[in-house]
Amino acid sequence: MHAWSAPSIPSIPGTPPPLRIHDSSTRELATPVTRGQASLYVCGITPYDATHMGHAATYVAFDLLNRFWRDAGLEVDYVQNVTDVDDPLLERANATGVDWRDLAEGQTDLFRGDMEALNVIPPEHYVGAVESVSWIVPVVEALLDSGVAYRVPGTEGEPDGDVYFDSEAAASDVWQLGSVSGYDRETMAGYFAERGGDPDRPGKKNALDPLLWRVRRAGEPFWDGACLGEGRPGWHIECSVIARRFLPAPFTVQGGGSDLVFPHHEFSAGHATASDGKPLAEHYVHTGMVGLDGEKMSKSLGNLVLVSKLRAAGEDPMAVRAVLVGQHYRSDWQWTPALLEQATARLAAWRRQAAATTRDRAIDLVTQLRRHLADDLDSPGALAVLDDWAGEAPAPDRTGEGEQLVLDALDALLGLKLR
Ligand code: 5CA
Ligand code: ZN
Repeated sequence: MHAWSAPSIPSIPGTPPPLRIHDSSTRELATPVTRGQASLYVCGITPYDATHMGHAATYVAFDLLNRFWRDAGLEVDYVQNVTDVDDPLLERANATGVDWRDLAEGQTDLFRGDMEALNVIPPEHYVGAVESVSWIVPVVEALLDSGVAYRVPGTEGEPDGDVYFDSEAAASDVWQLGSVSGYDRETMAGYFAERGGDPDRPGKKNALDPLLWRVRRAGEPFWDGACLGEGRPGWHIECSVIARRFLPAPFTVQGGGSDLVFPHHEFSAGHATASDGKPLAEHYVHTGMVGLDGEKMSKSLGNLVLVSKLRAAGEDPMAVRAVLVGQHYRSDWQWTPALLEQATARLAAWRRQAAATTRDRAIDLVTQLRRHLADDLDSPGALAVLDDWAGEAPAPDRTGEGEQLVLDALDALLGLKLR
């Protein structure tokens, strides 16, 4: 499917220091090895209730990474999926009497518009689950053939033939349960049940084994599954196969919100390794959860602040972006309207000061911004540098070069377009 329009990105003089970023699989800072090229997969939306502030924060966080790498002169290969068929989407479509395809299409369009307004660089490959089914089927067939997947017999109410991943049989030196999440069994069991897993399904070998292929059910969409029979893919195999199809094995960074650490990223990685013996990604990077009034902002709770609603109410999308980059990507934080007011005031102060800055001061500022971003994408630190600078006595520069450089740097590094 198509992504959204790419923004113009100014280039600025100089180069940033090497990036250090927190890898949640090791719980340590890592220095990704990139050699002129970096590859990024970020888990995309399940298209309903898009784009809430939690989604926006996650995609803006990885946009900072993308921008950092580009500023360092790297070519960035970026892939994002759209989970355009899955249980929660079908449930919402049924509950509201909308065709699931129309729901997905409408919400994906809304998301594209929001990403464009937030000045997020689009992925090179924007790929739907539906368009990936024919790539997924042979991978699941091969997992069955090699003995790391199995069919579960039917029971009352469930048909014969759903395919599950055998997490014990698939364990190797490269991947075993816990490699990506580092969680203990109890923690895994809790999240598995909470986040779309079915620990109590009779006939599974291990309660945590995830679904690879769900055979056709009455009233549900289905596709030709060759030897698997008609049905539809499980969730983790979708991202695993899309990432493998478009990116190197392993690719540089697998990204998403911290709610995807387990089971989603654990098993996306497990499926890939079981298929070809290689790790899915070199590093795993996860964003904190955005909340509202003390709870995680989520579609299931319905406590949502939508980017499109703020835009419709006339809020400046750059002020929304300034709120997002004002938080550290790994922190959990709460959205409040006061944050938007503060961000609007900050943008005005930076705009004013940009017009009263020398080129030398601007160059110094760029160095400081890059230094903060190189330190685990410390965007709040970068914004604090801007606040300090905005408090300095004006030093107008008749050539306008200082102003141009500051505006270019805010755009290139932070994605904040100030004019
Ligand atoms: N389609 C799957 C990923 S393959 C999915 O999780 N979709 S989603 O629509 O629920 O979420 C889209 C992205 O936003 C994911 O990376 C998710 O981790 C992130 N996300 C969801 N809620 C929040 C939140 N409250 N705060 C921060 N990020 C969030
Ligand atoms: Zn995913």
